Amino acid sequence: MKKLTAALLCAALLLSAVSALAVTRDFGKIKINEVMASNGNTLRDSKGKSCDWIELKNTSDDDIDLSGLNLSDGKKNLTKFTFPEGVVLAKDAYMIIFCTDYESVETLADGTVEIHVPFKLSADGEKVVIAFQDVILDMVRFDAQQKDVSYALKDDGTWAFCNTPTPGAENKFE
Ligand SMILES: [Ca+2]
Ligand SMILES: [Ca+2]
Repeated sequence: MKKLTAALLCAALLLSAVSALAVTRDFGKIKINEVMASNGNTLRDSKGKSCDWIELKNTSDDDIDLSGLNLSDGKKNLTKFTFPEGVVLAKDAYMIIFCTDYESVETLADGTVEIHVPFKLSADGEKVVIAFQDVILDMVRFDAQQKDVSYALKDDGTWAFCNTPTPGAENKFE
């Protein structure tokens, strides 16, 4: 009986180790990848609205549990939005955050999660900041944006305006 208990305990420990490996909270691997502060016809939310949007990318080899990560449009108030429990960004995947005037995290009929955060991005230029508690993990500052032109991260690590926005996909410059 003791042996069985020990075996079960081992199995339980192993399982928790495996799930810990599969989903981490390595927030440093979450990067701001593309930003659009003046969205005309590029992208609509599930209600048909063309909101400002932020694209995040998980650059890690593991799925990342985003709960507790903060997202904001400036350094003064880092906690304008905090990811709730249950939002996971798969490894190497992208996530679109709609910037509006209300907060919602909604699972759509197709199973994707649509997130609205309660701040907008200024087309005159602003910042996007991700932080854990009061530690800034990634930040981008953008200048005035033209309608339907995004600001996107290039392979060489620099940012540039982009005439071919790619919400939810790898950035492309033509
Ligand atoms: Ca703003
Ligand atoms: Ca993109």
